[in-house]
Amino acid sequence: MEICIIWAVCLCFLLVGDAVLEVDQVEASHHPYRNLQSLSREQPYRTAYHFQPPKNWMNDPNGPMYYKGVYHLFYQFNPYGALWGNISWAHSISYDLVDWVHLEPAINPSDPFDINGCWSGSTTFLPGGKPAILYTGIDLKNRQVQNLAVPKNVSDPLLREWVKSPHNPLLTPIDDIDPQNFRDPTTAWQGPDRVWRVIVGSKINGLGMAILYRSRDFVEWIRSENPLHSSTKTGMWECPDFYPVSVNNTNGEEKFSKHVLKASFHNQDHYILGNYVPMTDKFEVDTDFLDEGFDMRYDYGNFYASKTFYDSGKKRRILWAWVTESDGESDDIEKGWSGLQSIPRSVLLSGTRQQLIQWPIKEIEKLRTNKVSFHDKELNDGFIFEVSGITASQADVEVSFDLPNLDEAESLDPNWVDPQLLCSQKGASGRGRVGPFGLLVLASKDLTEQTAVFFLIFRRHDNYVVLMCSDQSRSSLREGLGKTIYGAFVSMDHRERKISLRSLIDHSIVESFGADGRSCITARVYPKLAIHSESRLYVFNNGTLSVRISSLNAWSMKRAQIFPMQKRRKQQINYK
Ligand code: DQQ
Repeated sequence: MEICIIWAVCLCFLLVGDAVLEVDQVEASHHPYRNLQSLSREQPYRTAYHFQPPKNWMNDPNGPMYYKGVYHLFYQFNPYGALWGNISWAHSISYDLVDWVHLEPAINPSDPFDINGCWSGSTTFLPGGKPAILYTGIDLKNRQVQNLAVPKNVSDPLLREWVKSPHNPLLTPIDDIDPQNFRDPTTAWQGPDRVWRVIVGSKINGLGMAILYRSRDFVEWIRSENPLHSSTKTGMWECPDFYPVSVNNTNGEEKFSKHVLKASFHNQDHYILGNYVPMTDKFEVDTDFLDEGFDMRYDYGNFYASKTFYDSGKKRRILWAWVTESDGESDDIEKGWSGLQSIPRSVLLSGTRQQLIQWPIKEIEKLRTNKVSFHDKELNDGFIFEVSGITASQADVEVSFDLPNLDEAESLDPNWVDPQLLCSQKGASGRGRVGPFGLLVLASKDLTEQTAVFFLIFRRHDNYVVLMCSDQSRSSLREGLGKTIYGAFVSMDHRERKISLRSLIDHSIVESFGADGRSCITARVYPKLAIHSESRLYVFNNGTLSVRISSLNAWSMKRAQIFPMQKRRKQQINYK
């Protein structure tokens, strides 16, 4: 019966794509899917609705894009093992960013300009809508160079075959550029003069920077005298990203838009906002990276090397990131895999125009099933109750809390400026006035294992300060795992009297969105007891002031469908 259902789904999938997919050449196979199902029983940490390849190592998302009705995700992949190495561009496609078909890698190391690895990069649509990949190749001499690849057949919506340019390498590390610190080209953009611009991450004389290049034909690139931006405080910038954003979904084509510059460093993705003048390529920043009091990050947990793309179909900007394992290398070898992609998030500028707002894409809600709801429930001091009736290891939880009178909140010591440290010092089980209150996820029945996602609220002058924490310190009875406690401040107006929390729980990942996506924290956890049906979900309040749940909605999440694809009939792709 189960097999029949799987085949029916496969068939529907292919029929839906029939009009565009040249179905005579591609065919889904149910065999590896069945293997994955049984794998998940043996492997409690494999996720059900986060993107993962069938096995092996994965890191950065590369050049996601929407082309002829199909979403493409490329990613850094080791075809031969569960640790980083042999890096190629793996390729998967989807119609909804939820269910995926794994294709053959788009680019493999093969030529003198990339023989030692095909590292991160981006896609750009050239005039006429033809996609192009710019990526970093590690050449024969182990230098980082920038290369171009284009589809062999642009009328194939799946873009299965890519051809490397005969002009490669297009950009080489000459003059003052360090050959080991020159990588990850962004999506290129055209100025009003029709000249292309692209930035590449680098570090020169200790300054992290985005080197700017210009080109008329996308092949010959000239380095601009000045970088787009640089910083003394960051070190090397990996995977820069630069894009317009606005309060509504219009790709910045709106009066009140800004530009986002993101750089990956210190294992975190930091961003700044500013005004970009395309004619002069001046980027005037509102605040700079790591400016005091302005440490703006997409996510204050485990979230790195992210990349956005503009979804022209739904007119929105979507963000993906690599979420690393926090177990050991030997665990990854034993599991046979390492690395997840975050749930794709839509990105908007906040109404205040001072930060970004992120929210899981709507499509993910199609996996919701088995809803459980509560309304108007008072959480008194020390109160904890279980949300039963859902699969707590694979769930989507949204809760909205009514706040008490904040005049009585603990006042914030002016020295408490580091949210992560504050979360570690306060903890979920410590007592406070307003909070800690929130969720205990992936918890065992006896609560010896629990990941606490919670808020603590302090008073400062006439305002208040909201702290959001994700405490992994008790997430597993196993030793030797990374159990860092994460923390972030949440920007709120003093008139607000409600705060929301959404957590996407998926076996070994918890992605949490505070105050409708103003602050986000992603964590990886590996519980020993709280797995599968032994996993539980609780709501708690350890503050002396009572907090009210105005509404709580929780759903079990269905498993996303993953289809490997045969290249030709009866010839199965061999995942080594
Ligand atoms: N990962 C890639 C690099 C990039 C780094 C190599 C970031 O291109 O700088 O796999 O995680």
